[in-house]
Amino acid sequence: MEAAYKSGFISIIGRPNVGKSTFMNRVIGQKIAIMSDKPQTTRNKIQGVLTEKDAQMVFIDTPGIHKPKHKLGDFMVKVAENTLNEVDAVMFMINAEEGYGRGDQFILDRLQNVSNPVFLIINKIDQVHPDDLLPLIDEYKDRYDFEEIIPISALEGNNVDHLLHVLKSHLPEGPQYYPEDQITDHPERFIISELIREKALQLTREEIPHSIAVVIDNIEVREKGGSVFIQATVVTERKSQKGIIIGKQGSMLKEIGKRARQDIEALLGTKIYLELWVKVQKDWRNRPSQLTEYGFSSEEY
Ligand SMILES: Nc1nc2c(ncn2[C@@H]2O[C@H](COP(=O)(O)OP(=O)(O)OP(=O)(O)O)[C@@H](O)[C@H]2O)c(=O)[nH]1
Ligand SMILES: [Mg+2]
Repeated sequence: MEAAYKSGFISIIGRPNVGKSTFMNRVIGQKIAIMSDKPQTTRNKIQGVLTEKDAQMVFIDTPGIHKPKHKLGDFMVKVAENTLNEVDAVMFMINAEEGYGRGDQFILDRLQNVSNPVFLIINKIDQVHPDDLLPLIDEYKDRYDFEEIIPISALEGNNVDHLLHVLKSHLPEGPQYYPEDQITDHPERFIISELIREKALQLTREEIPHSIAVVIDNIEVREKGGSVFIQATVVTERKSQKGIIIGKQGSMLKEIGKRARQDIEALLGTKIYLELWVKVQKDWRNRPSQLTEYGFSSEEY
């Protein structure tokens, strides 16, 4: 008799910058969630679907849980917290370099009501000496009854296969939720806007990365050769930020466009033309109507 098909939803939660999106992209084998060294990179929950012969695992990458300073931050934290109630397992990811902190306790408190298995994932083990792992494990295991504690490197891939194996063994029997060729729940349009935001994020500093939104204005397939023409707008909060995004004689915007184009071409598998605009939308991160327009509506919790 064949073993029953297993499936389930697995939420990846943790403080900002611990490597949640890096992990998801690695297991899916394609970039569907953007990554950067700036905290609070991910703003929406993003599903990544891993389909195997005998199982389907739907990972939910979530925004890092932090102390919100504006309405966008409120949205991000609520999105992450609310996934806890709708999944079959939770991966609580921490950074091996950092160790236990107040932000983790805040998350552990939220995990108290979760009845499904919770796994502690210690990421970035490529950055620490193996001897440092034991004290770290001790620190966490006294604070919560984890199903298992698994150290990995999402960046280099260490122990990731083992983690997948363990997760699979804990999933319930269930249907294949998504067709096997589907890898995410978000449309290409969303991923394209995110790839542009990622480049702006990687190329800027301080408050600029956090004050940016990207809106796709138009996507059009031009008949000849099937190339795709994309128009998008980078939204900033202030005029000074707009100046920085444009750069000297447009140099910054040009660089953002050049890098984004490479990723978008890899995503779509076709040549693209990317036209970028920049506009100011004062204090958009605190304006409910703007937040809804940019895809951060309370219905998305
Ligand atoms: N050395 C090392 N770096 C890692 C590893 N995993 C992720 N990183 C780096 O950590 C940074 C943050 O990675 P992300 O995947 O964007 O982190 P995140 O948890 O999704 O962050 P938010 O979306 O802001 O919550 C990036 O610079 C990654 O390259 C790892 O296993 N080892
Ligand atoms: Mg992320």
